[in-house]
Amino acid sequence: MRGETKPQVCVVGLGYIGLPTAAIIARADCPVMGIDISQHVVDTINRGEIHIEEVDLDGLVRGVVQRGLLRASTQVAPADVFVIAVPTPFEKDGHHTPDTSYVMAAATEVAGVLKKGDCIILESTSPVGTTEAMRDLIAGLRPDLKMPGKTEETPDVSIAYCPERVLPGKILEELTHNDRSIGGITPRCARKALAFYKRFVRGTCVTTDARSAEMTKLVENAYRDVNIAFANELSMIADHMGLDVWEVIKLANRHPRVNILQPGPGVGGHCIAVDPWFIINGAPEQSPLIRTGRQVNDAKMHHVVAQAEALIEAHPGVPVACLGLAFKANIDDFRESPARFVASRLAHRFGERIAIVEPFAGQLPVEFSDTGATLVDLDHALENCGILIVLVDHDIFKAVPIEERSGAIVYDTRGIWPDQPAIPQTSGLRLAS
Ligand code: SAJ
Repeated sequence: MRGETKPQVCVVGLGYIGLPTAAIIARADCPVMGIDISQHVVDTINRGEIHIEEVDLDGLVRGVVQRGLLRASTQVAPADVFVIAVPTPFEKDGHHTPDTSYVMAAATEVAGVLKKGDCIILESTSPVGTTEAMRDLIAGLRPDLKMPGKTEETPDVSIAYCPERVLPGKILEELTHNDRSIGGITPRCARKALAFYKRFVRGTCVTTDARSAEMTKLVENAYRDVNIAFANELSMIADHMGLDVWEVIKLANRHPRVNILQPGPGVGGHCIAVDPWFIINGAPEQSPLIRTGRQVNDAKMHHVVAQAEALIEAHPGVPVACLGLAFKANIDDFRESPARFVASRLAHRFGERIAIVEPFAGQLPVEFSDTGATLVDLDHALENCGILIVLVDHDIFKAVPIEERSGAIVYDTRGIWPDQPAIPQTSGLRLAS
């Protein structure tokens, strides 16, 4: 619209979601102030640089910082639209209880600068009811403002929940093109938030209520977790029966209504391995399938450790390479990574026999200190290690030709080398997954 005033936006939390979101909003010509508690993150962004690895993000951030559209600060500043994208981890109680304290801390900061007409949007994956709890917190801090759902009159501010759905490695593309659910505390709040997302989202934006939007996000990730659990359970059944799980899945998926996902060393990342617990926590008696899916995926990590240990013990003295630490292919994110879990267990047990290949790591994570395990490059591993344990399906691993690995004993937890000769039966192991 000609002459239209762009809203000033404040994005709280400049992590894997917040920073790309801030940059995309800025690209739509809205001035953005990004907020992070880390001075290092703030300084990095203000130099036009980035602190995370994500396809094309460096160029985008550089461009919007140079154009003066994105600035970072540790202090929340007044704005027209506030987007909260902070972590929602577990409490440290060992019961997978969601910890919404970062959301509430961000909301408290926002409350301090809030004015009539502002819109607050929560993007953090959150238990059902969090957006309303956030509204109640702000209502307590700002009794001068009429809150949505708390007044018969037109409220002074709008509050909505709008989860992200982006896949690491494709964040910028998916932020722009994925459909979005926009859940308002009231329909008016949803309409206000919709108008904002329309500025930079090309996918369809569907409005709903805040609780449904919160649950939708959790359901999406629980759905994927349960489906991966099915594949992982199949892989453990196949190991028991001496079957090649990849072959079975490939054949079954030829059925027009069957689409089994891929087994791996377990499920990692900070979303799929976490979010299902938010549902279980909210309805423990009603969620046995979702709970079991989580347990199966966690059990797969221990299954892989046991299989790898048996293989290594069956070949005394043979050097071992673990390929990959990331939680999935082609990213530098090692959080909640099953590959990292397996590799560190093997490093603690077998010490200097273990070499780790991880092209996205500059050094080994802290739990590898004092184990004797070393970080090596792929060539070194292929030339020196008689046992290769594939834990991540990075493209660089997939590209290793058969000639460079045919002499090795391979435990391929990702099924990236279908042409690899089977492990000799003398090892007593059946490693189909
Ligand atoms: N995995 C398998 N087998 C598969 C697919 C995945 O073992 O067939 C493993 C991966 O190796 C990884 C884990 O699952 O360890 C999760 O990877 P992912 O690619 O399935 O998902 P994330 O965690 O990168 O992103 C998910 C996505 N959610 C869904 O696909 C429903 C993404 O769209 C969400 O935005 C993201 O969670 C999030 O932020 O919640």
